[in-house]
Amino acid sequence: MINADRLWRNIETLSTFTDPANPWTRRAFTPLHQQGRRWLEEQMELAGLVVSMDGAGNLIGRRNGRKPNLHPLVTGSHTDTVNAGGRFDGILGVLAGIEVAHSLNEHELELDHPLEVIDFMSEEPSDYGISCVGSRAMAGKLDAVMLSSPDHTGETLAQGLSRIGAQPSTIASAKRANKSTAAYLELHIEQGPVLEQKDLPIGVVTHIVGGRRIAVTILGTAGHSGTTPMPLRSDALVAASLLVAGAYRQATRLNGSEHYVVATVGRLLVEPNMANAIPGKVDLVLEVRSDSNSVLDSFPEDLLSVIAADIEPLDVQISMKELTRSDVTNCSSELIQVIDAVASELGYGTMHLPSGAGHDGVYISQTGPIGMIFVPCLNGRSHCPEEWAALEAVQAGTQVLLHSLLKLDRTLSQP
Ligand code: HGY
Ligand code: MN
Ligand code: MN
Repeated sequence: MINADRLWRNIETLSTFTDPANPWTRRAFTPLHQQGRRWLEEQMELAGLVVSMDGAGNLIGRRNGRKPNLHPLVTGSHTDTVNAGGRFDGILGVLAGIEVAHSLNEHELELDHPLEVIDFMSEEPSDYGISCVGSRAMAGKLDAVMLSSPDHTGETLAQGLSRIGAQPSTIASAKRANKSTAAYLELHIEQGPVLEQKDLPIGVVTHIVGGRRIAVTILGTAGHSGTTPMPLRSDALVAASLLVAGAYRQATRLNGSEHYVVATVGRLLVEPNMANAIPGKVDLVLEVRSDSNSVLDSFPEDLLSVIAADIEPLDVQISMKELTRSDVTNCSSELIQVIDAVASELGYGTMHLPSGAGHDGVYISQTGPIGMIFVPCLNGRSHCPEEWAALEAVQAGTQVLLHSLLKLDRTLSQP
């Protein structure tokens, strides 16, 4: 029922809105992201969707249903990328939603529920340090501290939102009440190796692991690298390296049959960052993810106590500030059953699996039941230019999305 060629052409076209020297990069709040959104608005309108933007910068395409008093069925994802990211993470979910709207029109199918296709604002960690900006606002969890978070130029998230045409002063109006979403269903690449290894076309997500991002600042003493004797140094980067290696070891030790635990330091800035100067300051972001909220609660604090003896002689000051925290989020068992049934009816093999990646559904779950459909990606890789999904996978996932929404429309509107 879907037009896979049209969908594939749209994926290819959206990927052209990238930094040509650093594919594929379309960071939120940048002119490239804005240009991509102008194109996206046109695609939404071509699919018969009425387009609007809420106070948090979410781009919303809406299709009315026969029963306007019903809460909407919502699908979508994000079109912002990480630096040097891929062409499918998030992008597939938004464009598949637009393809669903086209298919409904072309087959003259009316839904009882309104349908919304949403491109959420800044799902990836923004330069202000905050991720899931738009969906967090919909859950009423984009607070004043987050809105005042600065990027490296000093611009705050609120100023960034104003710059892209959102209205931070009306952020509260973006909040959606609990039970105001009939169902949220997102199509996404798995971003891991499991479906490919098992040669399965469809993954049905059971839960999204929780995550914590902590900004860590380490203050030592800058100095001349040639004249400062080793015992007199207070080298911030040596301390940072102990923390990075310690996080790796601690997560490796904790990860296992009982819990899923991963920890990463993917962002680290050194000052003065000169070959002949002792690093006086390091800013880094420690990220830990787990299906255990108690591991999330204690990981950074446990890490500091484990490395304390090795850090002590370095005479540095370490401070930590929590940037974001999301708890483990369960997908709706009803939506899981619908996706299972639809995939089986369409002849696609499935498996249930957790999502190690975070998604906007974590926040949209505050407004209604959520479900996620995964499709395999090449070598399980994502957040890198090698990220890739086959046309067959894109087609299968979008078919399952379309028919799952049709089934939900029927079952949820029955009294
Ligand atoms: O970081 C994540 O898990 C998601 O890809 N933004
Ligand atoms: Mn991502
Ligand atoms: Mn994503």
